[in-house]
Amino acid sequence: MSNDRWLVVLPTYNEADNISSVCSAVLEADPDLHVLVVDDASPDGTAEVVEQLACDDPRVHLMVRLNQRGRGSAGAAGFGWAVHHGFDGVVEMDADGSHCPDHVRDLIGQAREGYDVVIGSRLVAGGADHRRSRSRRWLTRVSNAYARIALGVEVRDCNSGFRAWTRRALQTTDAAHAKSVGPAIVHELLLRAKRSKLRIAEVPIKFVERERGESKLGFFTLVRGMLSVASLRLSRPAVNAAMPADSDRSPTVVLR
Ligand SMILES: Nc1nc2c(ncn2[C@@H]2O[C@H](COP(=O)(O)OP(=O)(O)O)[C@@H](O)[C@H]2O)c(=O)[nH]1
Ligand SMILES: [Mg+2]
Repeated sequence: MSNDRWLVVLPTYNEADNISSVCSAVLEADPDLHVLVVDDASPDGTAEVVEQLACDDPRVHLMVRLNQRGRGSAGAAGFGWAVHHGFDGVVEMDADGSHCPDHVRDLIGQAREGYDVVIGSRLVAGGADHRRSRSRRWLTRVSNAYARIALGVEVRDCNSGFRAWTRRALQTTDAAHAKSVGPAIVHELLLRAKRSKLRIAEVPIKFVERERGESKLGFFTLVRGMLSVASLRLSRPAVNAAMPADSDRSPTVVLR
């Protein structure tokens, strides 16, 4: 038994068809977990679905960002919210069904064993990438090899957006103030974690193809993200200090 409080952060853009089942599965996985959905005013009504879920369960929270778009900055906003609200750790994961909620406990379990950052990995023994597209699986392997070398880390799955962060790790890396707006945040924060000498672990996950809705990660976003990896290594280390409370850069509505 552990008394620490963990928050699962789910960034969403047009996930109205997925968000209910993902939220329910996360909440069922562990009765002590809370969920924060960070939605960028999705036109498909994702926030309205979550509002209803929040009415039925006090463990569901919703942040709607009115003037911002980005998987990365949405996650960062969730990190800031978690620290501000006193959570002991955060699991960030996709809300499209690709990241299986059953793995949340594995990630938190490793963090409780003493790791600061725990990465859900497709590329360690026991992990798997069940996407149908061979080209996407191939791209994952190649881009990971590149990211590993460019960042100088030993992590196998540098691209994974399924990660657990202890409160200490969030504060040490100042994760709420990551610069990357898009998916490149995974590399930026990994580098910050490495530079801060945090203990990083990987646990195997089975990554599955989303069944409903569409990927928002276009080819050019992917290429831009990969190009930014090399420049990250050359960047100056972020100065780490105690994290300021709320870090929002634009109007945000926190409904619950
Ligand atoms: N808040 C927010 N979430 C996003 C944005 N883009 C993608 N997401 C969410 O990030 C997760 C992964 O996005 P997805 O499009 O499936 O990317 P892929 O899995 O790499 O193809 C999903 O939960 C998306 O809804 C965005 O601009 N803002
Ligand atoms: Mg996806």
